[in-house]
Order: sequence, then C-alpha cells, then structure tokens
Amino acid sequence: MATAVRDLIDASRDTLRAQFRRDVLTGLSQPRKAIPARWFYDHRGSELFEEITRLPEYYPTRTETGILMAHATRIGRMVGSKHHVVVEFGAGSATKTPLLLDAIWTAAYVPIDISGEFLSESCEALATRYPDLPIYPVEADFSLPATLPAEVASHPRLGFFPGSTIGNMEPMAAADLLRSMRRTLGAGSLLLIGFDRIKGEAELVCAYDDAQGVTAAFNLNLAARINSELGGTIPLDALAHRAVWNDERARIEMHIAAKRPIEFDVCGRRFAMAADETIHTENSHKYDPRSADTLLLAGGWEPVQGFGDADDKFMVILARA
Ligand code: AVI
Repeated sequence: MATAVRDLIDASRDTLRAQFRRDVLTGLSQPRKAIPARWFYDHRGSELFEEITRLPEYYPTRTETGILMAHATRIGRMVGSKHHVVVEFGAGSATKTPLLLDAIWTAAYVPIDISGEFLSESCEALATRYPDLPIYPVEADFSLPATLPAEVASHPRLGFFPGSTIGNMEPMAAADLLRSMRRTLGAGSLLLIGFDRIKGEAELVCAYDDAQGVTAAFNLNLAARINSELGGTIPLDALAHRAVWNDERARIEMHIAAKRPIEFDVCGRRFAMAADETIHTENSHKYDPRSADTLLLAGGWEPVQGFGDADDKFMVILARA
C-alpha cells in the first residue's frame, strides 16, 4: 500500500480513537452514565451484531429481508430505468444489499461504514458477486455529511439505510441524520429506509435480551473494548446486560448494569458505579407509519411509498429529497 494512503488510514483511525476516548470519558462523567451506541461496532461488535440478526428472537432482519424480497419489483419500477449510484449508510456486512442491487439499475455502489476492516470484507464478497459493478468504499462515520467519490458525481443517487438503524438515534438526532444524508446525496435523490414498528413489550424485550445471551455479549463487548483500547480496568465479571422498554419514548433501552459497587480507571481517570447503577448504551426507537413519515419530513424527505409485512412488524419506506 502506498505510504500516503496508509498515512490517511492511520490518521482516520487516530481521529476515531480520539472520538471514542472523548465519548467514553464524557459519558462516564455524567450523573447518568451513557455511551453512544456507535461504539459497539469494533470488529468483534460487528461480528456479534451479525449473530444477533440470525437469532430467533430478533425479527427485524428477516422481516425486512422478506419485505425487500416481496416488493423488489415494485421498488425497481418506482426507482425507474436510470442507472443509480447506491449509497449504503452504515453498510456493515451488506447482506441485504444484493436484494436492492438486483432490483434496480445500478451505476456504482458506495458503502459508508465506520468499521474499515468489516467494510473491506463485505466489499470483497460483493465484488465477487458483481464483478462488473464499480464499488467505492468510504470508511467514515455515516452520521456526518460525506463527500462521495468523484467517479459517481454524474449519476442520480439512491440512499439505502436498512436495518432500522435510524431508530438508534433520538428523534432530533435522527432528523439531523436524515438532513445530513440529504446533503450527502443531493436534492432529487431517493432514500430507501427501514423502520422497526411499535409492538408488544414482551416481544420487543425478548428481541433485545435473547436466550443465548448474544445481545448481552454485544452490549458487554463495549466494556471490554474500553478496557483494551483505552487502558480501562472495568471488572467485566461485575457487569450485567439489561434491556427495558420505555413506553413514553417508544424505545427499547439497553444498559450495562453494575452487579455490585465497583471502581475502575479509564485513560488514567477514576470512575465508580454503585450497585445497580447503569451505563445507558443504546436506544432503539420504534415507529408507526405516521411517526416515521413525520420524521422523514422533518429530515427533508418526502415519503413516496411504504412497504410492510403481513404482521406489521417492520416497514421500509421509499422517500424523495
Ligand atoms: C443496529 N440496530 C438497528 C440494532 C437495533 O435493533 O436497534 C442494534 C441492536 N442492538 C441490540 N440488538 C440489535
């Protein structure tokens, strides 16, 4: 690899490490400890998330996949016959991407993801499946406006944001993200986005606290990551996973709870947790069709068409900027 490219990659890794450090130290210093969910996704976290998507309790992935399969032809017809650049936000393993790439005329594929290592693995798989498709991976935080590669400048864009990741943001931040996507993609672009729907508490809690403990491992991996990357001394055996439904805010919350009083260091700073005190690590907001449309409009996107499943568990919405 050329030295200049390696320097660029090192610089972006350093920036990410500095942001992680800042978010953890700030989050642990608050009266109610909280760390943003984006930091779940190191290599191990991304692997665990992939495992979650295959769990019997975790219905969103298979339901959304079913919706995309059932409505692929209609989606293709609505996007039209122009070749679009597909820009996937937070591409991860990009498992649903072929469902879209097979349904529309695609000029190029631009996956944006914070985990560069995971990104290159998934790009390799897609390159094997689509040898003629130009792929331009971008290693970046997709919540910030990104500059798309110059090679794709002349084509219309279709943003793809599956998985209900929008639900991991507070509604205000979600609207900001949608506006940022609009800036990245440009006026007139399309967006295909997944929303998880509001449903019964028991089903929701099970989806985030599975019997095999994979979601627990995913949540607690954040503490392990703090220890390994920030010189932390958090006693991992003193922590427990917790998933609760917050009805007022229509969201599942994940927390890391201390089973006993603990003290630990991170980056040379001392922190303490009382027994039962928690670190709030994730929100997963659930929507109904009306609240999803309202959010899209607030973010600068006009809903065009919604697609759903027979049990009203999940919805995919096509919107235009
Ligand atoms: C990525 N995101 C949409 C997942 C969700 O359902 O909120 C993350 C997740 N957290 C625990 N399980 C899955």
